[in-house]
Amino acid sequence: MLDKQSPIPIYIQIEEQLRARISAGEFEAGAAIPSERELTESFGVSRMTLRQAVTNLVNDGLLYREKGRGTFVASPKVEQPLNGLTSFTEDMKARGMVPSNQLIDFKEIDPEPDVAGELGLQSGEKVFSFKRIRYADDKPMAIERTFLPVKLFPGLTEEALKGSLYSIIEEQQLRISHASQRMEAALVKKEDAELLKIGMPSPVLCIERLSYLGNGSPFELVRSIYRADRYKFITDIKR
Ligand code: 16G
Repeated sequence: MLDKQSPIPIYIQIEEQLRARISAGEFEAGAAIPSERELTESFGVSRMTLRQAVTNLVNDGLLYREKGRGTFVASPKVEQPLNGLTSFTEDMKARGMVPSNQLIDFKEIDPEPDVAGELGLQSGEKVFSFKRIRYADDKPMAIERTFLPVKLFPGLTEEALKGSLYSIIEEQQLRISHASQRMEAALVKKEDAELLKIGMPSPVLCIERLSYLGNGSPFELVRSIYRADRYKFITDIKR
Protein backbone atom coordinates (compact mmCIF):
# COMPACT_ATOMS: atom_id res chain seq x y z
CA MET A 1 0.00 0.00 0.00
CA LEU A 2 2.84 2.41 0.83
CA ASP A 3 5.78 2.97 -1.47
CA LYS A 4 8.88 3.13 0.71
CA GLN A 5 11.10 3.91 -2.32
CA SER A 6 9.02 6.91 -3.29
CA PRO A 7 10.40 10.44 -2.71
CA ILE A 8 6.95 11.27 -1.24
CA PRO A 9 7.26 11.01 2.55
CA ILE A 10 5.38 8.13 4.12
CA TYR A 11 3.17 10.35 6.27
CA ILE A 12 2.01 12.18 3.14
CA GLN A 13 1.21 8.90 1.42
CA ILE A 14 -0.86 7.89 4.45
CA GLU A 15 -2.55 11.28 4.50
CA GLU A 16 -3.47 10.93 0.81
CA GLN A 17 -4.85 7.43 1.32
CA LEU A 18 -6.95 8.46 4.30
CA ARG A 19 -8.16 11.51 2.39
CA ALA A 20 -9.23 9.28 -0.53
CA ARG A 21 -11.03 6.88 1.82
CA ILE A 22 -12.89 9.75 3.49
CA SER A 23 -13.95 11.29 0.20
CA ALA A 24 -15.04 7.88 -1.11
CA GLY A 25 -17.43 7.78 1.85
CA GLU A 26 -15.79 4.84 3.63
CA PHE A 27 -16.30 6.72 6.89
CA GLU A 28 -19.45 8.78 7.43
CA ALA A 29 -19.43 12.26 8.94
CA GLY A 30 -19.32 11.89 12.73
CA ALA A 31 -17.96 8.32 12.57
CA ALA A 32 -14.69 7.42 14.28
CA ILE A 33 -11.74 6.43 12.11
CA PRO A 34 -9.97 3.21 13.17
CA SER A 35 -7.85 3.53 16.32
CA GLU A 36 -4.23 4.65 16.21
CA ARG A 37 -3.13 1.11 16.99
CA GLU A 38 -5.19 -0.42 14.16
CA LEU A 39 -3.91 2.18 11.68
CA THR A 40 -0.25 1.85 12.66
CA GLU A 41 -0.58 -1.92 12.27
CA SER A 42 -2.40 -1.80 8.95
CA PHE A 43 0.04 0.74 7.45
CA GLY A 44 3.06 -0.83 9.14
CA VAL A 45 4.38 2.54 10.38
CA SER A 46 5.34 4.14 13.67
CA ARG A 47 2.89 6.11 15.81
CA MET A 48 4.78 9.29 15.08
CA THR A 49 4.41 8.89 11.32
CA LEU A 50 0.73 8.08 11.63
CA ARG A 51 0.11 11.03 13.94
CA GLN A 52 1.73 13.41 11.49
CA ALA A 53 -0.67 12.24 8.75
CA VAL A 54 -3.72 12.47 11.03
CA THR A 55 -2.68 15.90 12.35
CA ASN A 56 -2.50 17.22 8.79
CA LEU A 57 -6.05 15.97 8.15
CA VAL A 58 -7.22 17.55 11.43
CA ASN A 59 -5.59 20.85 10.45
CA ASP A 60 -7.33 20.68 7.08
CA GLY A 61 -10.68 20.21 8.80
CA LEU A 62 -11.36 16.70 7.45
CA LEU A 63 -10.99 15.06 10.85
CA TYR A 64 -11.44 16.27 14.42
CA ARG A 65 -10.15 14.88 17.68
CA GLU A 66 -12.13 14.56 20.90
CA LYS A 67 -10.11 14.15 24.05
CA GLY A 68 -10.29 10.61 25.37
CA ARG A 69 -12.71 9.52 22.64
CA GLY A 70 -10.77 9.32 19.40
CA THR A 71 -10.62 10.90 15.98
CA PHE A 72 -13.74 11.47 13.91
CA VAL A 73 -14.69 12.43 10.38
CA ALA A 74 -15.86 16.05 10.11
CA SER A 75 -18.98 17.05 8.19
CA PRO A 76 -18.14 18.52 4.79
CA LYS A 77 -17.77 22.29 4.95
CA VAL A 78 -20.59 24.53 3.78
CA GLU A 79 -19.51 26.13 0.50
CA GLN A 80 -20.72 29.71 0.74
CA PRO A 81 -20.65 31.86 -2.41
CA LEU A 82 -19.66 35.44 -1.70
CA ASN A 83 -21.30 36.95 -4.77
CA GLY A 84 -24.97 36.93 -3.73
CA LEU A 85 -26.62 39.02 -1.04
CA THR A 86 -28.42 36.18 0.70
CA SER A 87 -29.46 35.59 4.31
CA PHE A 88 -28.30 32.87 6.64
CA THR A 89 -31.82 31.40 6.60
CA GLU A 90 -31.89 31.28 2.79
CA ASP A 91 -28.38 29.82 2.61
CA MET A 92 -29.09 26.97 5.01
CA LYS A 93 -32.51 26.15 3.53
CA ALA A 94 -30.94 26.03 0.06
CA ARG A 95 -28.69 23.25 1.37
CA GLY A 96 -31.55 21.30 2.91
CA MET A 97 -30.46 22.25 6.42
CA VAL A 98 -32.75 23.60 9.13
CA PRO A 99 -31.70 27.08 10.35
CA SER A 100 -32.34 28.30 13.89
CA ASN A 101 -31.17 31.18 16.08
CA GLN A 102 -30.42 31.90 19.66
CA LEU A 103 -30.86 35.59 20.42
CA ILE A 104 -28.57 36.65 23.21
CA ASP A 105 -28.37 40.33 23.87
CA PHE A 106 -31.15 42.48 22.39
CA LYS A 107 -31.00 46.15 23.33
CA GLU A 108 -31.61 49.67 22.09
CA ILE A 109 -28.47 51.76 22.51
CA ASP A 110 -26.57 54.86 21.49
CA PRO A 111 -24.10 53.42 18.98
CA GLU A 112 -20.35 53.74 19.30
CA PRO A 113 -18.95 56.35 16.88
CA ASP A 114 -17.60 53.72 14.44
CA VAL A 115 -21.01 52.03 14.18
CA ALA A 116 -22.86 55.35 13.85
CA GLY A 117 -20.36 56.40 11.18
CA GLU A 118 -20.79 53.23 9.11
CA LEU A 119 -24.58 53.43 9.34
CA GLY A 120 -24.54 57.17 8.52
CA LEU A 121 -26.41 58.12 11.72
CA GLN A 122 -26.66 61.58 13.24
CA SER A 123 -25.85 62.08 16.90
CA GLY A 124 -28.76 61.00 19.10
CA GLU A 125 -30.01 58.36 16.60
CA LYS A 126 -30.21 54.97 18.28
CA VAL A 127 -29.59 51.44 17.05
CA PHE A 128 -30.91 48.02 17.94
CA SER A 129 -27.96 45.85 18.86
CA PHE A 130 -28.27 42.11 19.20
CA LYS A 131 -26.22 38.96 19.05
CA ARG A 132 -27.45 35.76 17.43
CA ILE A 133 -25.91 32.33 17.43
CA ARG A 134 -26.85 30.80 14.13
CA TYR A 135 -27.40 27.07 13.94
CA ALA A 136 -27.80 24.65 11.03
CA ASP A 137 -29.43 21.35 11.99
CA ASP A 138 -28.88 22.37 15.65
CA LYS A 139 -25.11 22.79 15.21
CA PRO A 140 -23.57 26.23 15.81
CA MET A 141 -22.15 27.77 12.62
CA ALA A 142 -21.63 31.45 13.35
CA ILE A 143 -22.17 34.29 15.79
CA GLU A 144 -23.48 37.60 14.49
CA ARG A 145 -23.56 40.96 16.23
CA THR A 146 -26.05 43.12 14.32
CA PHE A 147 -26.69 46.87 14.50
CA LEU A 148 -29.87 48.28 12.91
CA PRO A 149 -30.96 51.93 12.91
CA VAL A 150 -34.06 52.16 15.14
CA LYS A 151 -35.59 54.78 12.81
CA LEU A 152 -35.84 52.16 10.04
CA PHE A 153 -37.35 49.39 12.20
CA PRO A 154 -39.25 51.19 14.98
CA GLY A 155 -41.39 48.23 16.04
CA LEU A 156 -38.71 45.51 16.01
CA THR A 157 -39.12 42.91 18.77
CA GLU A 158 -37.05 40.07 20.15
CA GLU A 159 -39.81 37.67 19.13
CA ALA A 160 -39.50 38.62 15.45
CA LEU A 161 -35.75 37.88 15.46
CA LYS A 162 -36.37 34.21 16.16
CA GLY A 163 -36.93 34.02 12.39
CA SER A 164 -35.19 35.67 9.45
CA LEU A 165 -34.20 39.33 9.68
CA TYR A 166 -34.23 39.69 5.89
CA SER A 167 -37.80 38.34 5.74
CA ILE A 168 -38.89 40.91 8.33
CA ILE A 169 -37.27 43.67 6.27
CA GLU A 170 -38.81 42.52 3.00
CA GLU A 171 -42.22 42.09 4.63
CA GLN A 172 -42.00 45.83 5.42
CA GLN A 173 -41.78 46.40 1.64
CA LEU A 174 -38.16 47.58 1.95
CA ARG A 175 -35.85 46.49 -0.86
CA ILE A 176 -32.49 45.03 0.17
CA SER A 177 -30.12 46.10 -2.55
CA HIS A 178 -26.36 45.63 -2.03
CA ALA A 179 -23.66 45.28 0.60
CA SER A 180 -19.95 45.55 1.12
CA GLN A 181 -18.02 42.96 3.10
CA ARG A 182 -14.63 42.69 4.73
CA MET A 183 -13.21 39.37 5.76
CA GLU A 184 -10.25 38.42 7.92
CA ALA A 185 -8.93 35.41 9.77
CA ALA A 186 -8.59 35.36 13.57
CA LEU A 187 -8.28 33.00 16.50
CA VAL A 188 -11.54 32.53 18.36
CA LYS A 189 -12.01 34.31 21.70
CA LYS A 190 -12.77 32.19 24.72
CA GLU A 191 -16.40 33.31 25.15
CA ASP A 192 -17.10 32.76 21.44
CA ALA A 193 -15.45 29.32 21.48
CA GLU A 194 -17.98 28.27 24.12
CA LEU A 195 -20.92 29.55 22.10
CA LEU A 196 -19.63 27.92 18.90
CA LYS A 197 -18.70 24.71 20.74
CA ILE A 198 -15.14 24.67 19.41
CA GLY A 199 -11.84 24.21 21.22
CA MET A 200 -9.15 26.77 21.97
CA PRO A 201 -7.29 27.80 19.95
CA SER A 202 -9.39 27.50 16.79
CA PRO A 203 -9.35 29.61 13.66
CA VAL A 204 -12.44 31.60 12.71
CA LEU A 205 -13.37 33.86 9.82
CA CYS A 206 -14.61 37.32 10.74
CA ILE A 207 -16.86 39.10 8.26
CA GLU A 208 -18.23 42.59 8.54
CA ARG A 209 -21.17 43.32 6.26
CA LEU A 210 -22.64 46.77 5.68
CA SER A 211 -25.86 46.42 3.73
CA TYR A 212 -27.94 49.02 1.91
CA LEU A 213 -31.57 49.46 0.89
CA GLY A 214 -32.62 50.31 -2.66
CA ASN A 215 -32.73 54.03 -1.74
CA GLY A 216 -29.02 53.92 -0.80
CA SER A 217 -29.46 54.03 3.02
CA PRO A 218 -27.36 51.61 5.04
CA PHE A 219 -29.74 49.41 7.03
CA GLU A 220 -27.49 46.93 8.87
CA LEU A 221 -23.96 46.54 10.11
CA VAL A 222 -23.20 42.92 10.99
CA ARG A 223 -20.01 41.59 12.55
CA SER A 224 -19.95 37.83 12.18
CA ILE A 225 -17.67 35.09 13.39
CA TYR A 226 -17.80 31.94 11.29
CA ARG A 227 -16.39 28.56 12.25
CA ALA A 228 -13.46 27.97 9.92
CA ASP A 229 -14.04 24.21 10.19
CA ARG A 230 -17.59 24.54 8.82
CA TYR A 231 -17.17 27.10 6.04
CA LYS A 232 -15.41 27.49 2.74
CA PHE A 233 -16.05 30.81 0.96
CA ILE A 234 -16.24 30.83 -2.81
CA THR A 235 -16.16 33.58 -5.44
CA ASP A 236 -16.32 33.54 -9.21
CA ILE A 237 -13.88 35.90 -10.79
CA LYS A 238 -13.40 37.11 -14.35
CA ARG A 239 -10.55 38.69 -16.21
C1 16G B 1 -26.21 36.67 6.80
C2 16G B 1 -25.52 38.02 6.72
C3 16G B 1 -26.02 39.01 7.71
C4 16G B 1 -27.52 39.08 7.69
C5 16G B 1 -28.12 37.71 7.89
C6 16G B 1 -29.63 37.73 7.80
C7 16G B 1 -23.15 37.51 6.10
C8 16G B 1 -21.73 37.72 6.37
N1 16G B 1 -24.06 37.97 6.92
O1 16G B 1 -25.78 35.94 7.88
O2 16G B 1 -25.50 40.28 7.36
O3 16G B 1 -28.00 39.94 8.72
O4 16G B 1 -27.62 36.82 6.88
O5 16G B 1 -30.07 36.42 8.02
O6 16G B 1 -23.43 36.89 5.14
P1 16G B 1 -31.54 36.05 8.41
O7 16G B 1 -32.45 36.71 7.44
O8 16G B 1 -31.58 34.57 8.37
O9 16G B 1 -31.79 36.59 9.80
